[in-house]
Amino acid sequence: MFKTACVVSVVAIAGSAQSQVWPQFEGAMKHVLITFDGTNVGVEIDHLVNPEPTPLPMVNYGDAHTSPADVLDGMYISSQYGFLADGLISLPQDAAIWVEMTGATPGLEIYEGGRRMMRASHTYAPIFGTDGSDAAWQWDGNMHHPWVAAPALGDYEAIFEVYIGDAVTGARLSGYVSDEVTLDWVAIPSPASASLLGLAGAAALRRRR
Ligand SMILES: [Cu+2]
Repeated sequence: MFKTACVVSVVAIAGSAQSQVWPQFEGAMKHVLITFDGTNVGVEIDHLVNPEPTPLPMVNYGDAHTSPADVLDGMYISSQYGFLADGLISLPQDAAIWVEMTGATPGLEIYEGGRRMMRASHTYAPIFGTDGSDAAWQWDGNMHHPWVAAPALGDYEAIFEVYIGDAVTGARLSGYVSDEVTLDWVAIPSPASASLLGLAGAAALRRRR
């Protein structure tokens, strides 16, 4: 165990990009489409571009992730759901679109992501109440796939309200109508073959160095 840790730190000092372990993702993006017509916010899960039925799978790949992604270590994870603007959104002055998690299965954790291909530059900051963070999170209008994590096998869901709020405080602004969406996941056992391949790969890497 100690030996493995030494190897990892030496590789990190060398600064090799190959030594970085970012959270894995598989499965096509499943977008949570957001609209705003000037009064009404709309939010719905895309079933046209990606007809994959929900709940979406969460898998524990057993990876020791590069910080700050190590908040996902030991967890069943998914980044398939992503908030995405469905058409042009024109916001009132000093207003922003906020997403608030109003309920979730106990144990569910969510961390800030972004575009999945940009995972090396995500903040992995806790959001939606995770680790004492605010329940509401300001969406910047760009595609955003948060990292959702669960501690154990089983079914998980989270309810989100999407609303127009003050761009600074997040306070709800009157005159606008919010909408709600429920996202669901199921944490499943990881394929044994994938784990074995991963272990074999790590062993080969250690031998080479
Ligand atoms: Cu996406």
